[in-house]
Amino acid sequence: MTHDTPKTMGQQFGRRSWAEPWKIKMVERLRMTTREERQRALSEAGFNTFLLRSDDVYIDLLTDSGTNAMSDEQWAGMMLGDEAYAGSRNFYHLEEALRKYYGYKYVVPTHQGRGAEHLISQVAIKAGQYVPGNMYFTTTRLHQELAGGIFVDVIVDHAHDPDSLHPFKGNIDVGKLEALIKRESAAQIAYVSLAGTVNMAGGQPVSMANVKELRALCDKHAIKLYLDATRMVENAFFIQEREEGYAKKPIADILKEFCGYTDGAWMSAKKDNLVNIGGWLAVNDWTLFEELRNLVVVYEGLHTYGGLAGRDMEAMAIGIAESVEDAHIRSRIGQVRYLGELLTDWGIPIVQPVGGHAIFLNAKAFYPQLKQIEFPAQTLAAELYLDSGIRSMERGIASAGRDAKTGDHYYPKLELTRLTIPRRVYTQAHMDVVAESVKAIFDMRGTTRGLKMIYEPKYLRFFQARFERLGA
Ligand code: P61
Repeated sequence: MTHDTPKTMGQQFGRRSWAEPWKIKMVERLRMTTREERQRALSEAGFNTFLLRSDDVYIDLLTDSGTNAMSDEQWAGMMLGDEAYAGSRNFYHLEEALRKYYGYKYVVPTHQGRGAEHLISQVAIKAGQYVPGNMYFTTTRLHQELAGGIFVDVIVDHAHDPDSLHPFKGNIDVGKLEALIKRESAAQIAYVSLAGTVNMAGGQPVSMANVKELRALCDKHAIKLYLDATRMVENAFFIQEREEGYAKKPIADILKEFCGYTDGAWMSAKKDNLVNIGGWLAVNDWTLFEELRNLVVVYEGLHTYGGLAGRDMEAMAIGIAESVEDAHIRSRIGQVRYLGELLTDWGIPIVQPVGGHAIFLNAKAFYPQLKQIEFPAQTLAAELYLDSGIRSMERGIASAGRDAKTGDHYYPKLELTRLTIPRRVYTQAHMDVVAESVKAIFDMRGTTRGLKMIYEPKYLRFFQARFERLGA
């Protein structure tokens, strides 16, 4: 970036336009720790940021999942919980909000996203069928595999290149999908699994043109198209910003149009929907809904609460309406970009363009001296915590796990450390602290040693794995 390049989104639009459309009414105090305390905490956690106690963390960028700040109206909604076992009025509020903003006909609440993934995978996948998708997500792929499915990545190649500036790096490569259908036959495809935005690719969006094309292809072959809508509101922002014909359309309209091309969706409401817990599954087909509604009572709870309290559903219904406001989403993504622009300015390698929910540090470029099996992204997360008490998340070889058949590690092209920004929680000064800390560890990157995994759980190993420093 040159000296004259506008830095903030506000400057790009001629004014500072991403400032928050809210003010702070209540605060949660944070504990500042010493380097010695952090050293102790990190070694007790086996160099895994998932195993740190949150009391030992200063700025928590582990995830944007369930870490949102709710509004006063959502908190007021929590007092209106109808905790009836069956037919809670809050369920009907949720159903109404989902029909209005996402447009699906039938709704099954679940305790969180993976509860919904479990149900749709069990119902829609027959053992041995393929599930093509735009890059894997850990829990999504695991549920598809547990149901007997075989996940196939059909995302565009740009998604695997951290430096590609393609505006829609989340798109499915329709050619790859067609080739799979041709090779295996349409009957062998359980459904197309489309996520907007794509988490593991760096929060990268899918274009409206792409979903339209997918709809046409799926119709041609009578294949279902299901959406992971977890960060679909953020995806709508990128369509508004980058796709011709959408600049003047409200976010709410873009969201509904996009969902309209799909047969149903699952959701981790802990992200876009601005709550601390919750999820849902929504479909347009009555027969499928009947099956899902039946299965939810086995694993989650009755079909009008799905593992949630009435108050949680009320907060979600209100959060859904708040989440589609243009000013909200502009400031949410504006804050993520502010951090991204500082880091880019300082020459720090990050996934470009900056996505919706996080900055992804390119750990391979950060630590070129480390082999992938020395866990560069896990190392980076550990160094950042040691420097300043900032907690981030590994999204590289540890997260990718092993091939179920061969038992070998997957070696993903992207070896990333995610700085995930919770919604409506941290200030611009916090973002400055984060940028400065990343810069500090970048400046001493040459002397950093990697890690060795010394404990590896069977499922989703990154959550509980333990590491130690190499050559220690
Ligand atoms: C996250 F380290 N995401 O990004 P649940 N789909 C998508 C998600 O991002 C997602 C779920 C489904 C998390 C939490 C998390 O490997 C991990 O409500 C696109 O978390 O069950 C969750 O939704 C699942 C962190 C999940 C992880 C899995 O931080």
